[in-house]
Amino acid sequence: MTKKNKSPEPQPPEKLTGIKKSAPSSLAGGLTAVKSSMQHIMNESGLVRGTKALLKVNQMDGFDCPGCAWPDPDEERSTIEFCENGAKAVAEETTQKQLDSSFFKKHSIQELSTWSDRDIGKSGRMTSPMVVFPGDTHYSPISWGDAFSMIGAKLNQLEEPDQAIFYTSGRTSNEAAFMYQLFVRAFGTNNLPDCSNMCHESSGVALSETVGIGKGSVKLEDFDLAEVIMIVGQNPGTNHPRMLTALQSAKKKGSKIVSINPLKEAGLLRFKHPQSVGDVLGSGTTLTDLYLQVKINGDVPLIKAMLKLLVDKEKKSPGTVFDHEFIKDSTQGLDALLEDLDNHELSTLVAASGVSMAEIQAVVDLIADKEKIIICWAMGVTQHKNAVDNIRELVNLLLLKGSIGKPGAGTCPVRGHSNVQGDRTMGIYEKPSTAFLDSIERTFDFEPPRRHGYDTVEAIQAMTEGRAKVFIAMGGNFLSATPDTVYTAKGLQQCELTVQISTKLNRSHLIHGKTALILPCLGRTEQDEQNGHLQFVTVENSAGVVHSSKGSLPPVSEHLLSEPRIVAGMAEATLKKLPNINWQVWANNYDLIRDNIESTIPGFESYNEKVRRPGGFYLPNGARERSFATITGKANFSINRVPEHRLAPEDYLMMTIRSHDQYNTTIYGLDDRYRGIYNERRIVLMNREDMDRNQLKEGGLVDLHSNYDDELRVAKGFLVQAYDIPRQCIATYFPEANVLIPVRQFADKSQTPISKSVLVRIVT
Ligand SMILES: Nc1nc2c(c(=O)[nH]1)N[C@H]1C(S)=C(S)[C@@H](COP(=O)(O)OP(=O)(O)OC[C@H]3O[C@@H](n4cnc5c(=O)[nH]c(N)nc54)[C@H](O)[C@@H]3O)O[C@H]1N2
Ligand SMILES: Nc1nc2c(c(=O)[nH]1)N[C@H]1C(S)=C(S)[C@@H](COP(=O)(O)OP(=O)(O)OC[C@H]3O[C@@H](n4cnc5c(=O)[nH]c(N)nc54)[C@H](O)[C@@H]3O)O[C@H]1N2
Ligand SMILES: [Mo]
Repeated sequence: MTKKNKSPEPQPPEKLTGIKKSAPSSLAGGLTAVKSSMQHIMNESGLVRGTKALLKVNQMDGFDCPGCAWPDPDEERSTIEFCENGAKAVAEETTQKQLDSSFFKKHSIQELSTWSDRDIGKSGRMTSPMVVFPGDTHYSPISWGDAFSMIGAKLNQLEEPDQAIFYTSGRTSNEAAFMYQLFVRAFGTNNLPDCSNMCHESSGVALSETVGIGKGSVKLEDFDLAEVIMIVGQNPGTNHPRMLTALQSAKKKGSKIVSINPLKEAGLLRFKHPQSVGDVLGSGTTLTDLYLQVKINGDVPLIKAMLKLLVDKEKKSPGTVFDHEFIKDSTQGLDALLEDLDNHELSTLVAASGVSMAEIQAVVDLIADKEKIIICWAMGVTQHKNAVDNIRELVNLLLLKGSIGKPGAGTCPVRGHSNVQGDRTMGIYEKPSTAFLDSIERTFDFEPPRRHGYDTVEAIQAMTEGRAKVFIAMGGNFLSATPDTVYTAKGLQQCELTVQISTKLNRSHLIHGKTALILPCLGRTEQDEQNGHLQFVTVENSAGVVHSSKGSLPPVSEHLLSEPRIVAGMAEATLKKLPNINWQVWANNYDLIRDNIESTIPGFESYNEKVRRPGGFYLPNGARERSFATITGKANFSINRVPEHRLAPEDYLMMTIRSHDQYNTTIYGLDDRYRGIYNERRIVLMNREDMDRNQLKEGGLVDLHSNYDDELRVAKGFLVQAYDIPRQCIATYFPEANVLIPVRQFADKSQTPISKSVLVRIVT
């Protein structure tokens, strides 16, 4: 092999593909969605393999859709329980293209890094373990045995276990996640960062403080019972399309929907169910009744204004707005909240929200006499400096109305990755509770480490500063998903060993440690046969339902191992024997892993039996029962500051969002159909008046600069696109703009990077 000359590119190429436009859509679903799903399936998986897979998505005896964590109906399911974007996720995994060693022989790592993210992802499924040694320019094949020995040897050479980092993305099954965290803790560290750190961590922190459980409280059936559903900072038409079915059904039963979002997202406006003939022929269902186009990060002032107006109404007709009985019996802190609200000027709050007084008043009039309110939220709320406050403020509203712990009401943080919630339940967490560690100690008879580990931003810093030397990733695309791409790249490249357990090739394989391994694993859709028996795995959805997932397609290659088998291989090669754990025996029969989960984690009694029931079972959820496991033993009102953004005329707040054709860092295509943007991802959505003010033309080429901590960060080559977005707010796509997000700017308490409010300047 030749010597390295150029280093690989950490960012997607700055090349433009050429923007094509249409008017943004005001309707989601319909036949176009069906057409789009089928196109992706035909191109990647082929008709037979693709259809076979699709008919098993989210069925009782099928596999859990790798798309999102939206819950499935408990009782009746239709034969089609997937959406357009679920179909794209399935197509991506079931592709017939395979990456064998000849591919890696042909293309150097440096060359691959100049490809677009889409082309890297579309190259096919990984089929056998690959390695790069120091100085190599290409990946070459390695046997599974040698790969595991290398990992074991390197981990055991470290001065201390905390020099290794073990990341998890949220697609990993409960079984693999439980084994993985056990291996990591037996090795001696809690360095278990995960994608949740960048996602709903803020929800976990805020909900634990206020209602005593870091998960949502509503079930799918609650949507049909709700009087009002508020959807804050979420784009379900693209990211949780099956949620639109629940919203449509709720609307038909009389619910009202309030959307709070800087953008008028098509999926929140109107929906045609693609599988309903009546819908497809008709005009569909209007979803949102009141749409508040809040400024980026204007949610706290907005909700505070609503709270103030509700207080006024309650004062005028006492007992008609607040749920006094619930407040008295089950909450704490109302007086302090009321006092704080008095200190805020209504007009200042309204101005900071960017929404008109009349629109806010309309929402207040709608909810004042309602008791059953659900609030849904996602990344528009969780990825700001004050993200935890954002969520606590939403909880204040629910608590005043007694809208939690009863049918048709409650909290609904809509999770992203299909098992991100389950992975946390299994102990993928850098700050495990004492109770959890005690339970590990009791069950497995070893002392797990007690000191907290690194979360995602701490892990990046530890690698870059040389405190961490081995990085292992159970799925995901750490380089492209994290902030500060160039800084993160440096950290990964300084590691002595990086290991990626993956289904598909991504940029994290190309920006690697001195020695690097890719370990290819089975995907959700594939049959998982161990020791002659077909296995199933289990996952937990956004509503806390644990259920089975069983792949049905033959694996793309005979060399793939399952995630539990890969953990077993790493553990066996690394750890001296632990008397109570036989890793390979567990990997032979997943029932044994589940028996051990049952012995360790509350709520999993009779796991193997209950998870075999159609639809699975609900985990216990205190908030749902109005039993609030907080420090005070009650649900807590909270006082939240209004964030201040003193924007100079040339400053903008930038949110980095998902297009319709991507799954996080996996780029399915170059279109963002609902927003009317085609064939280009390097775009910046701007208010027309801001463009005029800056003499920027539609399609004009600009660079984006951010300046934090005395460091200039530059993202080059974006096309300006006029869009209906509040003044001084702009939007770009993730991951192209991640290079602008500083690693040291994150949410207070949850340390989630500020991906939705980055201060930037537009430079021509
Ligand atoms: N097809 C598809 N499905 C997915 C994913 C995917 O990439 N593709 N990703 C999965 C994952 S991991 C996750 S976490 C979820 C993400 O699901 P979402 O949270 O829906 O994803 P984002 O594109 O980040 O959208 C954020 C939304 O918040 C709005 N927003 C931004 N800033 C603010 C703000 O300050 N206030 C308010 N009120 N709104 C704001 C944006 O306009 C946008 O509509 O989706 C999951 N499902
Ligand atoms: N700027 C900005 N940054 C963000 C966000 C944002 O909104 N803006 N969102 C953040 C959020 S919410 C999240 S969740 C993170 C996502 O961060 P990650 O979860 O790390 O990223 P993904 O892009 O979902 O990971 C995709 C890769 O996972 C691998 N994969 C897919 N299926 C499987 C499987 O079954 N097993 C294994 N082992 N591997 C598999 C494939 O190799 C694929 O390339 O990104 C975060 N980063
Ligand atoms: Mo996420």
